[in-house]
Amino acid sequence: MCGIVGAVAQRNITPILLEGLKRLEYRGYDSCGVALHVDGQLQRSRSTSRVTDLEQQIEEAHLKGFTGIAHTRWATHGAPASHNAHPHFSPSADLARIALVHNGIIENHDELRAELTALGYVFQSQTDTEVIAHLVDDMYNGDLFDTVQQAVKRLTGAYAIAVFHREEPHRVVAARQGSPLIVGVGQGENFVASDAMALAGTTDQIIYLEEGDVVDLQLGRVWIVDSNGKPAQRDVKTVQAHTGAAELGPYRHYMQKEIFEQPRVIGDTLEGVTGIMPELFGDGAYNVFKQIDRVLILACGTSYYSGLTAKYWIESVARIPVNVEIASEYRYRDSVPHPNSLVVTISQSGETADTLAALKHARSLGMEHTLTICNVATSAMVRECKLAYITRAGVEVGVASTKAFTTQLAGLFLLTLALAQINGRLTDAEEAEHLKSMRHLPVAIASVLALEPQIIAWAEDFARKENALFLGRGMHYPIALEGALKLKEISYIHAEAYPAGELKHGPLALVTEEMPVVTVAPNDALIEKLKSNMQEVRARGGQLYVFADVDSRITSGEGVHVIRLPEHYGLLSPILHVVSLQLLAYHTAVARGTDVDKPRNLAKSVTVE
Ligand code: HGA
Repeated sequence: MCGIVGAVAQRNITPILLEGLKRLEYRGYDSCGVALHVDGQLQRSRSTSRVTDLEQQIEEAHLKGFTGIAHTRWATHGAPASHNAHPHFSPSADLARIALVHNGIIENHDELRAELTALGYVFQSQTDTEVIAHLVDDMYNGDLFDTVQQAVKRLTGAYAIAVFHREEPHRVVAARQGSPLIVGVGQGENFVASDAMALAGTTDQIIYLEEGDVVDLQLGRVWIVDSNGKPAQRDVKTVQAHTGAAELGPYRHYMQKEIFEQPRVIGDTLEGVTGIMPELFGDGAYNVFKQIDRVLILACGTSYYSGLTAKYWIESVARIPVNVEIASEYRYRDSVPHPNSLVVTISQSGETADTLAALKHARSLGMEHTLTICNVATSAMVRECKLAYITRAGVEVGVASTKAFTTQLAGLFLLTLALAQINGRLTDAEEAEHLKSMRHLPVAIASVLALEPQIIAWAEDFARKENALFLGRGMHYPIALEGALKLKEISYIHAEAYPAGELKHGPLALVTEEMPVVTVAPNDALIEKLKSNMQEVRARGGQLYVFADVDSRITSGEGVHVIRLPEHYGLLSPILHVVSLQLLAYHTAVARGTDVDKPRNLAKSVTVE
């Protein structure tokens, strides 16, 4: 999603701004831009292509400056076109006094647009962002910091903004409400960014701004006020942000690399887990787990499916009722709160706007026991929750999540066992057995990865299809959902997933000889039921593509294609089966020639509502 980088320095900052944008590129964007203070004027360069294209434009124009802001945009309001790309100028491109970048959504933009148009402002874009630029220009009182504090009071919605003024050449003012923003403190120079990663290599001294903060960045000064305009002391933390997106190595795409990293990152995530204990989730977890009698999981997209899988685990192993809610629905739903709930948020980035808002909503309803399963230790989600389990998937570059999902599942399985233990439902022998299975996961995943050549052969067939059905039962139903989502996201094939028993209640009408039906068929208690559902498909001519495992007793034949996973993995089987579906989606997308790591219309780290 959108990225912001800004700087005030005594050296040319274009390399810092461009490097920052490159570090944020993997999140997905549709246009990018830079604005600089150059010899008393504001200069800008924007592109609907890649950051490298922007870099070339800047080089050709010999653009250099000591103060500036930069942005990668993922359009929410207005098409991904260069006139909508940030930075936005006010009052106009020719008379630019204000340059501004924004992440988020301004909900009262229509009202403000009408007001500013009546004042004579002529809008150059369809974005909600441009209203902020004109608002700041209109309200400007000679002091940008003071003006921004007043201007943000007029905004409804979510924003992280960075802005500078032609008449104040050594100053950038930034503010946040509902979208992440950090300050990088340098020596005689200061920076702002939407993520500490953007400043890796420039400074590791990071301040995490809080909701409602407005910050004044000058050469030797960082001054922050809170939402009430009171001076705010914020800690400066030393953050070892990753120094950039990982190397691709021998892989064709980051997604492929990340699929193949799963044995290692699952091992990393479980490293140091020598026994099951509540403290794996943070200090005080024992007391929290003792007080709760139900679990509420809040998440979006792929993380939602890891939550659905956890429901099967927690209810059957720990015997605690679990409700899994799509965060964007929950935050606006009139739900019945249970104060004794453990509220579990799941998010790769820890900045997912919907999940953060759902967490705040749950808290506002009196649910104070909060835990997050998250891949970024410094994220807002980790800061906002009492307890946390940090997965160690490393930087995930591919927009379609793979290793973040399986490491979330590993964390959620540990949570299941910890809750079972507290509930008196985990004997020492069972604990030892589960730990042994978890430690074997890296080897077991590697044996699924070895099936890649067979999956590639299937992908050739899939690449010619426009629709697919995915079936699973029990805890593999969420895995079927995740498999369908992966295929949709990167190959653009329309895919739906159903619990196999639901087929006859509707979706069977879709089954013809043209319909591939992917079936997740582990050898578990539901295998015989699943085989009946498969017969229902075959009887209508549907083509079955079955991921079975040892002893499933499903054999290839007319219209039935079988790939057999080498082991049956009991409760942890979803973690293995999803890997085969990730590979199927990946190779189908490759065969269709799509932009696998940056699928159309999608972005990583969904920081807008
Ligand atoms: N609403 C703004 C910014 C969008 C955004 O933050 N995306 O991640 C726009 O559409 O330009």
